Amino acid sequence: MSNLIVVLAALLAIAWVNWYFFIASRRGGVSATLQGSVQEAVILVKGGYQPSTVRIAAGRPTRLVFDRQEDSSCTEEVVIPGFRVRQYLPAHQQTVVELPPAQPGEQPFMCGMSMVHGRLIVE
Ligand SMILES: [Cu+2]
Repeated sequence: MSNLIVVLAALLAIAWVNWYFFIASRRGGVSATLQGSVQEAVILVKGGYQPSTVRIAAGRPTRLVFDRQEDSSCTEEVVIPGFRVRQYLPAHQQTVVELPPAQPGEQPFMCGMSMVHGRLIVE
């Protein structure tokens, strides 16, 4: 009987972990904040993108502020293929990337060598 309980508890734990990572990865990220008619998000660039998932509203222009706090050459360029953006990010500076209103969907972004990744979730 106690074996059954252990098995059930283990199954529950596995289900919970799967649910947590599945849902969390879908629902995670940081939402852009509205500044007038433009939504804005600041993304720290330091060994990666923080946050790496940014949620933006569809149909509204977006301003991404890349705050690059490193000088490793890896992240000196950011590429957002879905918006045809390839932008140089000077070290230790904030660089603004303006995006036009977008349709719902997911838009990845990455460094110029595609080593570090982030994504925009347009919803
Ligand atoms: Cu890189």
